[in-house]
Amino acid sequence: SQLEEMSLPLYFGWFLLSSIQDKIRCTSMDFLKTLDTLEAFKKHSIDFTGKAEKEVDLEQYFKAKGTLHCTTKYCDYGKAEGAKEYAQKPAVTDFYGSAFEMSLSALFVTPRTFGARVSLTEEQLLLWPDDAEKEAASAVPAAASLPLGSRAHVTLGCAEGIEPVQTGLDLLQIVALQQEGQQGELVEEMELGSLTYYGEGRWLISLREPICAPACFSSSYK
Ligand code: ACK
Repeated sequence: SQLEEMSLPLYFGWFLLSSIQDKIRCTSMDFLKTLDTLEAFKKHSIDFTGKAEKEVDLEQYFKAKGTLHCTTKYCDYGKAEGAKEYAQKPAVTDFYGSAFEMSLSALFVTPRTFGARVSLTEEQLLLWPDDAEKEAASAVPAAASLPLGSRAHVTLGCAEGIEPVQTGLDLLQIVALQQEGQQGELVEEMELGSLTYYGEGRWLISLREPICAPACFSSSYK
């Protein structure tokens, strides 16, 4: 019915509680502050500025994108493929409004986006769409063969003119490189974890202690 179609949200996902959002914002800003002062980063700053040796202030470079969440299914108010089927899945209706503990296992930076990788548990994977990775294959061909949940992330910021959908695609690129056996270049052991460079302005820090983030599985209409 028309009413049912109207009731589909923009997206479903896990919405981080506000106290942990503040903590993540602090930790992630500290990381950006440190990253852009590293010689190794400055050496590759051309990926961000287009000019060799030009300094970049990553805290200014990335614009925050509202409430921190991990998207499960983008529904576009019902216009996205599979939106209605997802909304009707038993796991989705059963867990709607339930609390979860999300594990943020890495932070990553590219010239387009800044995000956190989310490592999903078996239970959390019940809420993950079967085609979330395959759907990205036009942008990231290797994505189709990556494990379920590889795209799970929290967008922390986007460069000027970049839409947040890009964060998950950037993560998939990095995960694809890891799966192909590309180790990247281990740049530095930092207090937060090991910092690796994957080329083309792609940086990832694997957190020594994953951030445990309480979240509510719900949906957003804007
Ligand atoms: O940062 P995100 O995961 O990227 O959270 C926002 C949210 O939906 C609201 O815009 C994500 N999003 C937007 N378009 C898509 C899409 N086509 N596929 C998957 N996620 C999307 C965006």
